[in-house]
Amino acid sequence: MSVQQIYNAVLEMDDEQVIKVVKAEIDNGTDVSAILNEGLISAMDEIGKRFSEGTVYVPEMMMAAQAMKAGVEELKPMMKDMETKSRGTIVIGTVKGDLHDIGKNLVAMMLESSGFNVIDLGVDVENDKFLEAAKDNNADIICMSALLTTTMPAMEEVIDAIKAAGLNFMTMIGGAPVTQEFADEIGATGFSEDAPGAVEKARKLIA
Ligand code: B12
Repeated sequence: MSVQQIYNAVLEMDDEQVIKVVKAEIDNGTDVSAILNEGLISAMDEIGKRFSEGTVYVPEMMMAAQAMKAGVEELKPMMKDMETKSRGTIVIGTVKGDLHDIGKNLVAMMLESSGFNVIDLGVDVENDKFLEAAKDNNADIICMSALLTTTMPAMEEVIDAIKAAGLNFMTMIGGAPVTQEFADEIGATGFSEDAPGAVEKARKLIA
């Protein structure tokens, strides 16, 4: 067993194999951060690259993210000591009135697997809840997803509420109808049209 096999198992989208090889590596005494970074995260980075190139599509990306998540679950008990190494804290949710969560979950999973501390508020999230959660968790970025043109305005309301309260949380928005233009218009700090791009953007914003 080796970290390379973990990497391969994620690329093969094989949850059971991921769990098996992660457990074997833990038993072998392999460093948890090597399993995470060289095995699980680098495989997801590769999937992200393939997605951007158009050689992998959403279903495969979700299955790979699921396989990776299964591996992360095995590591979680050992990851407590690593929390200080988190790349930053992100509060994420689908805005009020909107129940679409497939893309949001994908973004959350990829952020989590890339080392961010992610607080997922779910769907139909009231504006105040984003602010409260960000304050309670001392978040760096509030991420909002919207799939309906009728729910997009909630993103602007949250951004306005952040400003009105004199807070300086960064914001990142996305979802099928959302564009860079819209993000600029409402004053969002960041935008990405897909999950790998969201990870890249979050890394840049927090760096
Ligand atoms: C699946 C789906 C549903 C499912 C949702 C299941 C679920 N658990 O999410 C169900 C059946 C419940 C549903 C319901 C409705 N839906 Co619907 N739905 C879709 C559909 C087919 C796919 C959406 C999806 O999951 N895509 C796959 C994911 C991976 O893509 P994504 O969400 O865009 O996410 C990616 C990026 O956008 C980005 N991203 C997403 N979020 C974020 C956040 C951040 C911060 C960042 C940086 C990036 C980012 O990264 C993701 C991964 O790469 C779309 C059509 C479409 N092609 O978009 C319609 C669609 C969004 N739905 C639509 C409609 C109208 C509805 C309903 C109103 C239908 C009805 N009359 O009841 C209801 C609304 C319910 C509600 N209140 O929300 C319309 C919206 C039209 C519009 N312009 O507003 C669409 C476009 C269909 C259409 N062509 O008419 N829907």
